[in-house]
Amino acid sequence: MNVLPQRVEYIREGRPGRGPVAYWMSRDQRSADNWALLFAQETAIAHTLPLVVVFCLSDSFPGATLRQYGFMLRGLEKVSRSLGALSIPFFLLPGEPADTLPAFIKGHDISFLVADFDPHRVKRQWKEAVIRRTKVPVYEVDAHNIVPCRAASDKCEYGAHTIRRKIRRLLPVFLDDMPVLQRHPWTSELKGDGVDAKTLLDTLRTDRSVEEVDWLTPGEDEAHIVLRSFTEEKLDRYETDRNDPVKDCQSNLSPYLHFGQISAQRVALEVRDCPAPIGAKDAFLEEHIVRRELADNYCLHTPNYDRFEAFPEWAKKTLNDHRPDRRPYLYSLRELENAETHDELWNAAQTQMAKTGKMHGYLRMYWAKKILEWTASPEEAISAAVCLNDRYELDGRDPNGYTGIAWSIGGVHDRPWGERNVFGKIRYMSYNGCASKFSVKRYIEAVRSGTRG
Ligand code: FAD
Ligand code: FO1
Repeated sequence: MNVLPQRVEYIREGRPGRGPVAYWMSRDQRSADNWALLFAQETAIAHTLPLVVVFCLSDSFPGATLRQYGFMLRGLEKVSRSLGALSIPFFLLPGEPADTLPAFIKGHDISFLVADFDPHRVKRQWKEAVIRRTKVPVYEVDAHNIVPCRAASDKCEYGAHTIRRKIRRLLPVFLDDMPVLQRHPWTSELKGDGVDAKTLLDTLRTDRSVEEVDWLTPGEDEAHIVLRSFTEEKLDRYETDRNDPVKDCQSNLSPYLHFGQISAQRVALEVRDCPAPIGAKDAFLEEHIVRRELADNYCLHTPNYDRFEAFPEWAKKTLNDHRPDRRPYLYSLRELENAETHDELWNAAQTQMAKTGKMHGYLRMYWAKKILEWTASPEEAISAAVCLNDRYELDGRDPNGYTGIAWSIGGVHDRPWGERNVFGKIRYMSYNGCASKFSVKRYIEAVRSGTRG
């Protein structure tokens, strides 16, 4: 077995069918470096069975618009082709998984179902609904994290400093190279569906008011090109420049990581083995491994991860104490969405997200914290931040986002700071604080001129 047993959860015993093994692709939408797909292939080979991949296309994924469906479906079109070339038929089932997948499993007498790990609330509901309606054995494989989320920790971690030592201890076990997906030796008469992204997008019932972006091309190959250009041209400046939105030193990998079009493990291996300075590599791997896996840990162990109730006790108390505080400004969701506040920096960050689908990481903290300051309650702030983040960010609808918002507004994974109006002891960020770190004027100009901020 190439797939470490610690990556695999045996979700439900059952009665195997006599047909192919099916990998229900969802979070990890790629053919290479995909532990769930590799495990499905190993299971199929061990039982001399064909292998198929199935993707359920829901047109109502919360917060998703034409922008994100475009990025996803154009990536899936390429995945279906690369799988077909390996005698692994790809099936795309339009509709809700509970309505389509059980019939597919029954119709093809699927022997084993392999799903990928995802702590997103909607994805857990999908999985539960499908498992209730089938009888086959079901496995879940964490193909998204380097140290599998369930192996890293069995509880909600207090912060980066607590999960970091657990991840560091386990990295030598998990951060290893990944086997290559083979041409599948056992085939059947099943041919699979060709994915025509354009036709699917033309007919998809989704919010078409948020347009696709063209500065980033979706797909596995393009993700590797972006990774290569990051390690060669930006990584050496990452430690010093990553928080300067004018220097544009981030990797731009998050949309690819969100849709699973590239393996986080592959990114970590390439960064670890490239010739950049060790300080820069460590700074990137801290975000890419520790912060990202901390977000999955938070969402896995905190079902209400996007609600006030999930905040730490100290944070809830201080925010409650300051509910009566007069807000210096109050903006509606519409005014925030249209970047119609008094703050030119915040407006530029909102505009960058709305126009390009990717706000600079440093400004996401400032952006969310100002929403706490300018709305009537923390609950309204969370709702507005999640709504806008999921609607416009290419990498939205992701544990990283819910955790980033919970950190900014609710002090999750943070500590109490000096008490002040509205925020209480939640860490505060100010315009002047930003201006002391980078040229606000140049950032605003870069966003206005449409260059990547
Ligand atoms: P890089 O700096 O190149 O980082 C590389 C990778 O490391 C990222 O792709 C991401 O996977 C991981 N990473 C970096 N910073 C963080 C972080 N703070 N938390 C978790 N993982 C991190 N990230 C999303 O993927 N989707 C979101 O919707 C999202 N919303 C956010 C909202 C707020 C309010 C905050 C404070 C942060 C949010 N983040 C989100 C985290 C972070 O800002 C983005 O992951 C990062 O800016 C993505 O750009 P990049 O890949 O170019 O970053
Ligand atoms: N996953 C699916 O299995 N089917 C979908 O139709 C689907 C749509 C979708 C749209 C936008 C988006 O950001 C994510 C979407 N996902 C879908 C889920 C995605 O694959 C990720 O698993 C989660 O968003 C991350 O936890």
